[in-house]
Amino acid sequence: MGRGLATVVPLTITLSDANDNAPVFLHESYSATIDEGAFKFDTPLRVQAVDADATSVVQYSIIAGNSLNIFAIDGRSGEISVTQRNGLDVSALRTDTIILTVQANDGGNGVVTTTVKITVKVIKEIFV
Ligand SMILES: [Ca+2]
Repeated sequence: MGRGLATVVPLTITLSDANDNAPVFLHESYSATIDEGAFKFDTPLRVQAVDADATSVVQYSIIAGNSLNIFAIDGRSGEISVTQRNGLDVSALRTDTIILTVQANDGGNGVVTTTVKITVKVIKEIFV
C-alpha cells in the first residue's frame, strides 16, 4: 500500500558521438635538419597527434610558414615531404630556417584543432 505513484525519468546517455577532447601532439614541438638539394628527410619527419575520442579521426595540414609550398604533409600519416621535384631549393627564401605550423583537426562535431610548430633547418651546400 501507499506506493501508488511512480515517476519514470527518461535517462539518455550518449557516449558514441561526444567530441570533448582536442587532439594532442606527442611532442610540444618538432625539429629537423635537411640538406639543400635533398628530395626527402633522411630521418622521416612525421608529426602525430592522438585524440581521446573514439569518433575523432585526426587529419593534418600545414597552416602557416610554408612559403612557396616547399613542403607538403600527408593528411593521414602526418609525414612531411619535399614538393620540389628537383630537390630542396630555398634560395628564394631569405632564411635557411623554416618554421611550419601544422594543425591537427579531429574532424568531429564541433571540430577541435590543435597546432604544433616544426622547425626545419636547411643545411646549405658548401662550395669549395
Ligand atoms: Ca576529439
